Amino acid sequence: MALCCALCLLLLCCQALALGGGMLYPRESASRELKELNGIWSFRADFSPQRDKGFVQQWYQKPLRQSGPVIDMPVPASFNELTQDPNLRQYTGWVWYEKEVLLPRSWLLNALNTRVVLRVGSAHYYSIVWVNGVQVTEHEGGHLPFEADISRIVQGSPGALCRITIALNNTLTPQTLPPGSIQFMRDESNEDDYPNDCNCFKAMSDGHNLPGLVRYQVLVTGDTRYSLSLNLREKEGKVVATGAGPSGELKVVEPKLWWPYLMHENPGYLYYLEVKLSAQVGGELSEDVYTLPVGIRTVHVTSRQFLINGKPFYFHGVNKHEDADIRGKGLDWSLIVKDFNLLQWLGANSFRTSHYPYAEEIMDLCDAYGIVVIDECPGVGMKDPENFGNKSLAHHLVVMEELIRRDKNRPSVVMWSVANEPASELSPAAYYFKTVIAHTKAIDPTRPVTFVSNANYAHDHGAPYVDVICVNSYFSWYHDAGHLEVIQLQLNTQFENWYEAYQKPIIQSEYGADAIAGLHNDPPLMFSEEYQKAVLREYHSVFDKKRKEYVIGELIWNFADFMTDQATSRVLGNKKGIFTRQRQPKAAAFVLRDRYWKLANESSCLRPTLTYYNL
Ligand code: GCB
Repeated sequence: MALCCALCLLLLCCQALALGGGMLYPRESASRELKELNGIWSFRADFSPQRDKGFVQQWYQKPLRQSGPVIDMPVPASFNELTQDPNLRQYTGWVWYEKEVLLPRSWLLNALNTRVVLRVGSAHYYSIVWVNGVQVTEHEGGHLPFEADISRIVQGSPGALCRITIALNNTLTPQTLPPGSIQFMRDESNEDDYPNDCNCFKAMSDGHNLPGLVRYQVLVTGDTRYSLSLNLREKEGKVVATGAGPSGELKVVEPKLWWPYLMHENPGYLYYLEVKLSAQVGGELSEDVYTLPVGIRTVHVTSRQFLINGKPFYFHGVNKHEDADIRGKGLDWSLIVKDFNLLQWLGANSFRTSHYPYAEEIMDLCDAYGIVVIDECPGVGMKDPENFGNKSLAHHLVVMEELIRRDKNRPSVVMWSVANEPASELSPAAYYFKTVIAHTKAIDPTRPVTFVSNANYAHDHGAPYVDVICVNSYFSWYHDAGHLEVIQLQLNTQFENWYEAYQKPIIQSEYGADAIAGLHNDPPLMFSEEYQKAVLREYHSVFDKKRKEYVIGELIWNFADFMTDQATSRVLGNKKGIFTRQRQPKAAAFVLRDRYWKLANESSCLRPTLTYYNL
């Protein structure tokens, strides 16, 4: 069950010279300027019965305030979380955002061959974008960036004021990713029922290369008469390898490898690949510079191990959500830094981006701190046969392309997850996952691919195609509620069944129990902090046996409590966090912290670092 009806926008305006057309994260350089558009936007939800008033009246043609009342809405944030209006919290349909932006005069002079690109970091779910009343792009799918070259519009306008209007629809259908449906609560009979590119760089060193060999490919749109030069710099700026031309190999002598947190005394080592493009434009030399952080590392999967730089890696980490009080989903630097501090405190070396791609700013810190990521697309809630049809499949392939285009250069990303808990025992799932996984591997042959299953091992039609088996189970919670004594037996059987059937390494990708912070009961009863601790301990005793064989990781559900749709099993959201939604530890956090540091101690030689953090 994922958070739904959430919206988040991260907007950036990026000016670049000749190089462009791709989806590179906007970074400032000598040739690129950036204007962040975050802050207060004007907002209106279209409450008309068909949600079509905005289109009929063409709200994008003039300032939004002129077609009716507007309210202030922060970006990035989830509009559902912020007002006292219950109708807005439940709202499904088109909402309208608008911001008027003043652009610097130099951006408007097209004599300088300046490109002005409008980029949306994430907008959930379907967006149509206008600039000064002219439609510039539309995009399907949340969480992933899209952009539009708006040079001609802003450079042709008389003033420097640029009005950006975005109509956004959060409606989910059986063919969207995630899929969804709208239920109209009109049943009077049942009293128990309540409302309820320049695709740009690839710089990686895969297992078939010697570490230290960075293969790159730069795609340039526009004129073909240009020259490209590349410098690979180490942290302090010293050039360690150079290249020229749109593709090639950079050889780094004695490379400093990218290592996960707690696996090396200097985790997350990044080089900086500086790409310089020069071209003659209108008789003048034009230059564009872009610098991409890159890491050098390898990833390999065997039938029992997950190897990073040739060494066995054990995932001891968490599942997260982009969620917090007040803001809901949406980039929040204080929250991000707090979460990374908590991950480090916990001794967590990894997380899964359950159940959608996370903000690029979060991924940047994973690269820099050495936090290993299983990068998941929004394939969550695929429970009905109609979620496996051709339309869904075609869209799923596009989403994987967009995700890989965005995150392919990140050393922290070691595996793609194409879905969470789909109904993979349905027969159409076989062709569906075979196709999605083959497509993912064709675009990125350097990383393993998985999806997260809670299906019966014997009937899982997707499992034959994955590299690593990821299994979720909630013994003594959703099954045999309250019976802690079943956990060891059932978990042991779970692992043995899956391994025997597929001979692939296994990650326990979710396990856990809800606990209301401050609720105590001994002996442990469900929803108490003691029960959550007890569930964890029972699971851990089986992990400890099986990690000597083929279990390669354990990811707790969940890092922190998070908001959900209303349901009888939810108490103001999901309470399986080991931290509260306000990021305070429950008793289980200390159990996990003890364990993760012990695991890190066992597998590394990093005693000095560990002493600092030890309990
Ligand atoms: C699951 C889902 C996750 C839910 C969790 C729960 O299996 O993958 O999205 O939040 O269970 O707590 O119900």
